[in-house]
Amino acid sequence: MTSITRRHFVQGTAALALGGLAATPKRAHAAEFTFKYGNDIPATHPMTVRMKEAAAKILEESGGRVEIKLFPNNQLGGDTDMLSQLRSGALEMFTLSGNILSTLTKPTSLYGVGYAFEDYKQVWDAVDGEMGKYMRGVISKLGIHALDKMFDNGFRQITTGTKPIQTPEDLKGFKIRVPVSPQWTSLFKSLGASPTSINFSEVYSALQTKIVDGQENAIQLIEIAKLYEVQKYVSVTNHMWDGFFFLINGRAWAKLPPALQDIVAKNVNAAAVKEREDLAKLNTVSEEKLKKAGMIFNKTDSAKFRAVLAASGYYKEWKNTYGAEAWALLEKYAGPLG
Ligand code: X2X
Repeated sequence: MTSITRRHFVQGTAALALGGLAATPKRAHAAEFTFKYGNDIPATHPMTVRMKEAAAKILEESGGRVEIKLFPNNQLGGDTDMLSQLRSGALEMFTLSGNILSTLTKPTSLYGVGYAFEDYKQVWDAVDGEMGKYMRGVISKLGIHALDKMFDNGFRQITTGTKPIQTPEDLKGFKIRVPVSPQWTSLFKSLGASPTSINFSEVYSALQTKIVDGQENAIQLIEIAKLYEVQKYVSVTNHMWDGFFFLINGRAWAKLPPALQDIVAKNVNAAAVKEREDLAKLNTVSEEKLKKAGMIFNKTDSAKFRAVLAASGYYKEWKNTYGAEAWALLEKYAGPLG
């Protein structure tokens, strides 16, 4: 292939990856490395949008050698399925909440401790700093490579179809969906609720059929996933910040020559940074859209919820589980807990 035809080839496939072409031209050559990337959020979420752009750049900068195919919105199955696929190598790339990854090894949910972080400054200092490095080290022992930058999944708020959550008492026995994660289940049990683990792929229908009465997520995703169609109240609790690790099957990663690893890492990390900015900008927009769709917002006093958690022994239990070293890292960024 001459350099000119290669450029045309690359432009053509980049446009394809962006969904810009109606017809699929026959590719002259398959890419040397073709990776599937799966996630659990819609194609319109900034994480998918930025990953689409990153995939196009990676194809171009690698001279057509690395192609990443996107499978957003649980097309490959729910998070639990995709995690198995990632481990077996059937799926090479996957963005997953560290809280869910913690079904394999607890310390990846360290950042998910309830009411730990107060704002984004604390969050990014922690996960871009020493605490993030610690968690990525834990992930590498699973034979999974985690790239440096986490994508933002936002501070989480509780939605319900029945009543606003004003105080911890309102959570007593409340049937709430949580992701499949020991940290999430423990958090809501400790708050007195009755949590059920359900993958995000099933959340809309679980709310619609009233298997659960509520769920919790960041308002950007509540809006993008149209949960306002099946929920009425948004109680602003900010009970947890969540993010996605960009995970790569270790064997697939090891097969990539270092120069190509650099191209992938550079572009995906840049996509994460842009996605964080996108989500920040979306925050007020999503709130307005949800209000327009008829959702009713209320504020809560986080000190009251924190006090219930402390009294239940939640912080003590997790300090024991994670161990002193990890807990010290968390408190370094979040301040004293418990
Ligand atoms: O499952 C969820 O609620 C989601 C989409 O926020 C996560 O991936 C943790």
